Amino acid sequence: MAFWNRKKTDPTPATSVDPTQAAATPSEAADTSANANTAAKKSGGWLAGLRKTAQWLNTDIRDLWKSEGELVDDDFLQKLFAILVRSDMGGDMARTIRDRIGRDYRARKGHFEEMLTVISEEIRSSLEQTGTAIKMAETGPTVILVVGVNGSGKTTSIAKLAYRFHAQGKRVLLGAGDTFRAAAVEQLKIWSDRIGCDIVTAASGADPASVVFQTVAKAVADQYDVCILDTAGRLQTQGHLMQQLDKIRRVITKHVADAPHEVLLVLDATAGQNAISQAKGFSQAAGCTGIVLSKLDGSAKGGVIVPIRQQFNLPVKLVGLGEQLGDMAEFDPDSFTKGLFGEE
Ligand SMILES: Nc1nc2c(ncn2[C@@H]2O[C@H](COP(=O)(O)OP(=O)(O)O)[C@@H](O)[C@H]2O)c(=O)[nH]1
Ligand SMILES: [Mg+2]
Repeated sequence: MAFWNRKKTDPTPATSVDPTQAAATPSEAADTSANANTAAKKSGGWLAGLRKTAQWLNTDIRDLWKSEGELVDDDFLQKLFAILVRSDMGGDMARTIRDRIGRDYRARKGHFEEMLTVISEEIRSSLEQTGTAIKMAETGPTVILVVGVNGSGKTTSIAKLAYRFHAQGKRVLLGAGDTFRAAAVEQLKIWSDRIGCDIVTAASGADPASVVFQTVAKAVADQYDVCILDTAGRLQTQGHLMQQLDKIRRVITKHVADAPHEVLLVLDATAGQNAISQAKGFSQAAGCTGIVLSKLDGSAKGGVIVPIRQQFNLPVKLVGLGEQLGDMAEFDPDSFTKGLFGEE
């Protein structure tokens, strides 16, 4: 078991910073305004990710309507559904919109603009959510467990979260609980060096529950503000993995009775339905409290957030917008819907 305690007074060696990671310089890590600027700039990138979905609304859907309005009958509703169901917003949303338009407009002539309002209302209400802020402990360290399939962006999201807390002046301790892959431990160690926060690691192959145990114990004993725990995304079997997550939760609760305060499920916005189904296993086994939707920058079809909200019934707390430390933003359903419909 090894601890890396970086005392506040220790200078962070500038040489440890990868020159390709310009946004991750230690001086920027300490500068909250730079952090906020990056996030603001990036939310533009996130809205840009909606372009394909927005375009689709304005072409395929618009084409269904004649300028003088279109009679809403079974034939029309079928055509509308066929287009809606092909979008990245998913079958449930397609059905909801078709049924609402059928209910409100059947046997009448409906105009494109009216329909667009209906579509926007339905999307907005499907995304409505409460409790998007990260829940913090009232006393003692806030413990955040991060779960998700391999490659979804767990380790990167942990680094971004740690960077945010660190920039707020909080003392952050990371726990490298993905001991299944040696590279995963090393990856988190590199991020912790770059951010200037502490980390608990063990050799690869060690029992992840014991790493978690050590990390949370240290967070309590040394009065850290936040403790973020990485986990494996894959083991020999799915059953093993779920058992392990269960054990990890029990170990955490032994130290801090009301912890973990958050169990964040990291989902890759560019992944297909298969990855989403896999992630459902995590959400059930780990008792997830919120979603981090990573790689929204790489997904031209930002509409995927709609089926994700519907299928998981968990708030999307944060979105990942790139590979750098500052590339994370809070998810705001309102600006999302506005971005989709080109409203200001
Ligand atoms: N473009 C982009 N890439 C990301 C984002 N989050 C993670 N990645 C990349 O996705 C890959 C897998 O991420 P990693 O954090 O190692 O996933 P893990 O296996 O779940 O821990 C890495 O190459 C990351 O740089 C994001 O928000 N945007
Ligand atoms: Mg990882």
